[in-house]
Amino acid sequence: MSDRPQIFGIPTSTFCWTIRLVCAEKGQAHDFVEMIPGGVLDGVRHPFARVPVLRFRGVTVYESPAIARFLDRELEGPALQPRDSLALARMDQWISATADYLYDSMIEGVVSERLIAPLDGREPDEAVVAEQAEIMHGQLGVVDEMLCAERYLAGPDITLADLFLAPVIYWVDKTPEGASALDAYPTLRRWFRGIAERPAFRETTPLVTV
Ligand SMILES: N[C@@H](CCC(=O)N[C@@H](CS)C(=O)NCC(=O)O)C(=O)O
Repeated sequence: MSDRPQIFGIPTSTFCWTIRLVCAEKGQAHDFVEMIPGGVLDGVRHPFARVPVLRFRGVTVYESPAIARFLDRELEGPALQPRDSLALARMDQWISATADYLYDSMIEGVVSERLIAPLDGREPDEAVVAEQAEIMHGQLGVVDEMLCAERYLAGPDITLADLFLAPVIYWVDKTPEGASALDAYPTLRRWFRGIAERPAFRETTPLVTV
């Protein structure tokens, strides 16, 4: 049995990337095992047909916020969750908002239509792009405002919240709508540049081009 965290998933998934980032920020090696959503590999499966799934020390855990918190507590390395109650609430707030709202407009909406549809031999649905880009713009404005007050989403230190949002921003920046929206928010751009320059981010950036 491997003593390193094994992350089962797909390289383009922002949720999988977040879990890889957690390991890398803690300075711990992990194994990434490619498994499509709904797949079963080496006895590992996600009961709701999603990825990622973590296998570590003989147990499996699914749902990326649960995996991220578990690994942060179990692995040696810098803490990625604040001790202060309000900062912890802010971290959870941004994880939730990223997974429930920002992911929907940016990844399911803009990225899916602009970058994934052509790979599937499909024209982007311009109405969906326009609608989701407008929602995205408003959401990025909220993030930018937050980052004008604090260095990171939950305060002065990097936390899991930043590791959930940064992969979403990476992909949306690759679309014309995302890039121009980000250009309108210099503080958010600066935050993203700072995360993108961290060794953990560079080491885990997916080797896929879309
Ligand atoms: N709530 C899940 C969401 C994971 C998720 O949606 N993963 C995507 C890949 S980024 C997936 O498995 N999609 C397959 C599908 O929607 O059928 C988590 O936080 O782990």
